[in-house]
Amino acid sequence: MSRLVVVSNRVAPITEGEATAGGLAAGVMDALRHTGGLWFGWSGQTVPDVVPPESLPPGLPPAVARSGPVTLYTTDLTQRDYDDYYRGFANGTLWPILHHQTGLARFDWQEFEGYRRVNAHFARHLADLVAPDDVIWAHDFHLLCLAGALRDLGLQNRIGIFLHTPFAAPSVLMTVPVHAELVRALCQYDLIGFQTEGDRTAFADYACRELGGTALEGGAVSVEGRLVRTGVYPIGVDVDALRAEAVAGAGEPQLAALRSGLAGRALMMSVERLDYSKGLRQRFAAYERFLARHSEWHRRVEYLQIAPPSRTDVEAYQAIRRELEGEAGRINGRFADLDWMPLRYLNRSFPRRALMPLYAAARVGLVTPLRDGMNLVAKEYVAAQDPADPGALVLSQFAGAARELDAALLVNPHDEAGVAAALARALAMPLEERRERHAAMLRVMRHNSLERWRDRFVDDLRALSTGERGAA
Ligand code: GDG
Repeated sequence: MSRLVVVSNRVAPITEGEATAGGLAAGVMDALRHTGGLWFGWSGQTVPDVVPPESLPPGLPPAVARSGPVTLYTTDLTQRDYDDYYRGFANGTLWPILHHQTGLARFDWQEFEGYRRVNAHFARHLADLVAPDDVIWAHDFHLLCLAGALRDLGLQNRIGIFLHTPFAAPSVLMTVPVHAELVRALCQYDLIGFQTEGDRTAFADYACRELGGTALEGGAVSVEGRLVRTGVYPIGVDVDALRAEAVAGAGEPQLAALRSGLAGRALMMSVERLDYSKGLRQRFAAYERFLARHSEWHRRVEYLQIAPPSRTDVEAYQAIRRELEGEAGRINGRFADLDWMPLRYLNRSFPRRALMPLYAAARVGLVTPLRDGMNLVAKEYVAAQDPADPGALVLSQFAGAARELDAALLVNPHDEAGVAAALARALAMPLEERRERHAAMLRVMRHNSLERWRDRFVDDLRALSTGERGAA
């Protein structure tokens, strides 16, 4: 079988059996172990700009680790690369645009050049590493221009990309001055995977309307003489492993401390990277409204928000952090009493093995992003629950996960009153209803597992024969 080569912005530092890896890293690593293969990405280190990346010495980057049949390769970036590509175009332009936050997006030609430069830099290293028969699987919005850069170097391999984020509506994408160039670059891939049908359609609509493409049978799109396959591959979680982690951690002292602090109060819980797309500001406002409207829940409920800081050197992230700190203090100031703190806002990360038992202890899981490719937290929350007495999930209709988890209480995160009402409903939900909704969600999640996500994408990419690729 042809070898699998995975490329992502970062290479996850995981070893076999390690419980800290997220769903994506674990799924990718499993896929690689299956066939043997290679994972390439940025080391996370920056080096001074003394040597321009164009003149880096040729040859292989160092192999940093080997785990069974998997080899991990990394490359460093210069400070300038990091600023232009990662902090600049990827996180300052693409991320907000893909999440429809045009007001938070900036555009800078130099940063876009840096983005293309780093994609080309990745391509040069990869070209030295791959064999003609290897299949290359790139991940996410950092690498939209990678296939084009590899083609420029003459590589004819099967190359696919899975977009973890949503794809922007054409009218929103077009606010980026280089929108056509980006989508043309994307069309150099043989297969593009999306989380939902809505994302796939947004891409096809753009390609047809703006680039004169034609949508063909089976999700293929013909664009400017190239045939690109597209597909929907909703990412999943390993349900049994997550539930096992939740059970294994049930006796942890940390959990006992939380329980004793709760003193019988119901726990509502959210976890996410501190990111403006996750709807934290709107969620805090909805919780405040819930507290104002439902005094019967005072002292009987506590909302735990875990939000580890992320992308801290991007200004929009510093702003949302400042704002949430103020809001958390204000809400507690308004409602807290000597014996009750309604909101616990923790700006730090927790080890994965601590997270699952927390999910299991929460009567309500609150996942209300403004827009999200999938949202794994929603799936993790459901997986961690005790099926005999599960908690209720309040989920944004704008998370990709809502397409599958329609047995959750679906809300519009912009509707404060609607979210507040859903919180009250979730807290009071009878056992029978909780069980039914949980069983329905679990059924879908077992079907759309992490394994299925990975196998379907890799199988579809492998199945492309040379004859049917490229020219339309
Ligand atoms: C992108 C897309 C898509 C969070 N806090 C802690 C922690 N986490 C873990 C969660 C979950 C992961 O991080 C976050 O995944 P999400 O899916 O919720 O969100 P993004 O980071 O935005 O991921 C998203 C995903 O890619 C996969 O395709 O679903 O839509 O935006 O696994 O549990 N983990 C630990 N401590 C924390 O404090 N250990």
